[in-house]
Amino acid sequence: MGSSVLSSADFPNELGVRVLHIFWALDETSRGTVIKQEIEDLDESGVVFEDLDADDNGFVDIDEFVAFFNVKLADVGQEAVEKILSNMETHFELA
Ligand SMILES: [Ca+2]
Repeated sequence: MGSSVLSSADFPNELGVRVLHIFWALDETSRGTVIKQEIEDLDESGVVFEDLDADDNGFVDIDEFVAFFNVKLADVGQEAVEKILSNMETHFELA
């Protein structure tokens, strides 16, 4: 932890909390990063590792994860993002 990544003004607070919880669920080993293997079985949610790993270093950190959803939010709107989050939450039984 330690980075304040949820500062974007246009990221709705409630969504930000959900994104964080999903990231923690993905990060099974609590390294603060997610590897491809941890995200592979989420393909049905429409989120692919290559899109998340913005700097292409083989790991997705929380900044990249939040940034991804920020971009999505601007791209497809809140309703579509909530759908993706719901899928992931169902997968991790967070919902
Ligand atoms: Ca990365």
